[in-house]
Amino acid sequence: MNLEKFERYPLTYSPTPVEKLPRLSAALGGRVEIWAKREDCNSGLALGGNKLRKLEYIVPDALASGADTLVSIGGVQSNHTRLVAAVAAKIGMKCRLVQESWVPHESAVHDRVGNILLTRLMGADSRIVDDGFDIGIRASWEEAMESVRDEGGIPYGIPAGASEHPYGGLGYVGFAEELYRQEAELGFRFDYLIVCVVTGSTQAGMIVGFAATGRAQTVIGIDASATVEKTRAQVLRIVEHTAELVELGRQVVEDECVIIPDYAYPAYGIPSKETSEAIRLAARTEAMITDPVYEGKSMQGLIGLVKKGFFPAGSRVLFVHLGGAPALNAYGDTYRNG
Ligand code: 5PA
Repeated sequence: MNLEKFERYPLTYSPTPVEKLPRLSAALGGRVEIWAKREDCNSGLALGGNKLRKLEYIVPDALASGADTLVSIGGVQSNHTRLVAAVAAKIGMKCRLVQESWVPHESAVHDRVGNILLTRLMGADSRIVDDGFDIGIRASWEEAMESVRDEGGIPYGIPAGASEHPYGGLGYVGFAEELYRQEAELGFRFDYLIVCVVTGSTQAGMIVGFAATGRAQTVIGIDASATVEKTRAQVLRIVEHTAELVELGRQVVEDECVIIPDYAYPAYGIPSKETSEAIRLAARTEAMITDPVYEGKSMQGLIGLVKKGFFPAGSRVLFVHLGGAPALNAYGDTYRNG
């Protein structure tokens, strides 16, 4: 495998911390040891998160392209667009964002707080449109590219979650190598990893990274899109393409891409009662803050799988925390009583 041939523009602290979660493990019966890898604490840029690892491999291409404006897309409370805005500010480019109405919201402040607040503070030109949730390439994104050109700018496009970008999967290939080194220090290997999946390139990168040592199947994706077949197809496509890019030297088979659809209900961006219970439990046992859109769902998945005996007794399970806490601000009504 050859990841080194790709240029990387550092945006993150590395390695990210790995820590034991003893009170959460005990609260879940103590049969399984739960740990976390804190991708949510991976950078000083705009509160960090998984998107920065992906953007590290995209920035060199953006700089080389001669563009002056990064263009991207997400929901109103997108973490991804927050971090594209952060990167644009950091490298001195302009930023044009399309923020779609991915989540039907009751809250009067959802377009004023959290991610979109930070995005605006960093100077991005953020435009809210009515289109609903979809992880693919969108007409509104192409229109945003066009609008930058019309104004005489040179756009550089980054699709939703950076996932359909040709280099979108590279960021999380290196995650595997980083964890191997941490495991060598700890003196054991994790039996399973839990990771939230929506647009797919986080898990896809990990699958390629771990496939080199036959561990891809231990990466358990918890779907939060509630359109799991689209997400699964996108993960498989990114895996295939990224494996070729880094010269993995073999095809990754479908069985190596594990995605569990059971916890995304009732819809993308809407927490179930169980999602909210999971968010409270992680907060009350470990002060680990998870959000109702992404990490609360993967935390719910972790808890659900422990409860149903999915992990053999004595397993060490690593919850990969990908960030996303700023969106909680848009759910102030839901959590007004804790
Ligand atoms: C996101 C994504 P992937 O999209 O790479 O599958 O990652 C899922 C994910 N956790 C998990 C957090 C905190 C995330 O932000 N967020 C998107 C966004 O627009 O923010 C791409 C959907």
